[in-house]
Amino acid sequence: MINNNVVLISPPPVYTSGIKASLGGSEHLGLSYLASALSIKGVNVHIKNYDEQPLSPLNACDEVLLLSPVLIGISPTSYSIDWALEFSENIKSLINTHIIFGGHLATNTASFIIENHPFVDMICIGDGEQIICEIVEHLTNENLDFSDINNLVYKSKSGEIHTTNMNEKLSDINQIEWPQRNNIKNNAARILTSRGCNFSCDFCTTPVFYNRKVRLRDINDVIDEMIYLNSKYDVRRFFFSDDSFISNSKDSLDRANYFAELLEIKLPDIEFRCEIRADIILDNIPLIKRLYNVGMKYLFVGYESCIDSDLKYYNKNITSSIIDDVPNKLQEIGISVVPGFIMFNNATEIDDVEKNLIFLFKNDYLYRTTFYSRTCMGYPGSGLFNIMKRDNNYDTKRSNDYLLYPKFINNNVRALSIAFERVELLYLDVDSQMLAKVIYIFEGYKLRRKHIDIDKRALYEDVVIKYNEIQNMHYQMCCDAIKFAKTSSEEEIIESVINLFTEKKPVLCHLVKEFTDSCKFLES
Ligand code: B12
Ligand code: SF4
Repeated sequence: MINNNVVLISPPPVYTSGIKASLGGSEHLGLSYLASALSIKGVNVHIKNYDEQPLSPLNACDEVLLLSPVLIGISPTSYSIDWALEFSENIKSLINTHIIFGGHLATNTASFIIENHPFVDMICIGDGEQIICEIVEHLTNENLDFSDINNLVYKSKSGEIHTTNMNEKLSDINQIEWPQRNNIKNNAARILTSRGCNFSCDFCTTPVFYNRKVRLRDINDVIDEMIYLNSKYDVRRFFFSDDSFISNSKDSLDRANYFAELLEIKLPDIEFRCEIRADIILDNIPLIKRLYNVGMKYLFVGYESCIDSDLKYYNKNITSSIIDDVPNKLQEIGISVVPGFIMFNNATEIDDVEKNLIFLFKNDYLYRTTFYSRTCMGYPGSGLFNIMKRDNNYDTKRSNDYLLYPKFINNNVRALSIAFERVELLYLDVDSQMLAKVIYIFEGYKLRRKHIDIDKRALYEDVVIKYNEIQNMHYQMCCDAIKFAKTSSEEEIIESVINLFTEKKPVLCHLVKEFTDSCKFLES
């Protein structure tokens, strides 16, 4: 019998940090789409999500070996590329297989990866559904000449590197099968209604990956997929992974209105979260309310900063006045927000950290470290990566070929950003507990049920006190950290901030436990 086993891998990041703590979970839709395309062709596919259940590269090799795959496909990010390379080198020394990388990072560093790592055989550029099927077909026919497959960088048997015809035309996403689902948990699923985004934020790799083009799925088909997920897996919460759920184009707004109309009739009892830009929210409040009424109880909003110079540096094309207005507007409607926030970039001064901190605090977003600990990185393919490389303006000590750290103007701010990065890891467990409780239960009550569940008013007041204590504690720790940053040397800042957060953690854990326990009363 012909071996057509394929293993698809979502590798774990080097350090399991808060980057995993997402309400939508770590389902990798890209790999689920590939699995679906392959399965239809009769290929035996296994997805190994080591991002969700981390294994060392060596232990993962032991697992994958048992499947004797003819092809192993890996989707690395800047944080998981080291794992992916170590795994690939090991597995290639043990069995005769082929290795292909794909996704944003691999696409944007294709030549570099293939030239420097002999054990990586191919890189898929862009969408992978058709390409991976063609590769498996070649392999099962023992045809190692891949020159007729578009959008591929590959190594021939003799080791020569070839780049095939780069077909700029993006695939028609209405012809692509729904992603294969075999890992649905907690009645929640990720889903996509589009690919691409027509904005150009400079920290983001989407503009170059999709060439600033947006492909929209037929909304009737999206609703059908949702109905299928709801009836087969009892999915009641949907997480739209679209880069930008709506844009300002008439087509996109009409489509969102039609989506709301269909949901109301066909799936009236679900909830969903998506990502919408702050400016688009403000320009379309009636539509946002309509989407709220049909289930959009949550939003991810990439505020990034409340400072104009930062927003300009990120090429966000938004002003701070918009960023200031949005939190209240969404609270008034009843929508809970997970804020996307970048605290540090190369030009950040201590004053900027203070301003951003106050923005987070006054809008009730200061309940976990994740929102205030992030630094603006240069991801290959992004505008910032190119600028940082061009100007040789990155921290050479910390950067590598797949990730650039900023070269800070102010070294004390650099130290603070390093300290906060470690603090995020230190607080991972307690931060994860907070997110779901705040968004689903606390804000669920505060924003959406306060007027209905009047009998729980006294309990709620108690939960508010606990929530405020947690926020105040984060705020106070940050203020102390800032004080260190103003008065100490770089090494002292890192050490003092980490010590401070380490010492305070038991107290915060205790408060969080009290808060999460009290939330149970609001939930019931
Ligand atoms: C949803 C999402 C998440 C989710 C789920 C992760 C996931 N893997 O799906 C969560 C919240 C967990 C997450 C976390 C992070 N994410 Co994220 N995430 C996304 C987002 C918005 C959508 C992913 C998606 O579903 N895309 C749609 C599917 C269909 O496309 P796809 O995954 O790219 O797959 C297609 C092709 O790329 C290709 N392909 C992909 N892999 C492979 C592999 C093979 C073998 C082949 C042949 C083809 C192939 O074929 C697929 C089908 O066409 C993307 C942006 C984007 N537009 O993709 C960012 C993105 C992937 N994330 C990014 C980042 C930076 C992060 C975090 C570091 C964020 C942070 N600071 O905390 C972490 C890192 C996690 C990690 N393990 O390393 C960056 C990665 C950049 C980079 N250089 O690494 C992206 C590209 C955002 C951006 N535009 O800059 N993320
Ligand atoms: S950050 Fe969001 S809005 Fe900006 S380019 Fe990326 S996907 Fe588009």
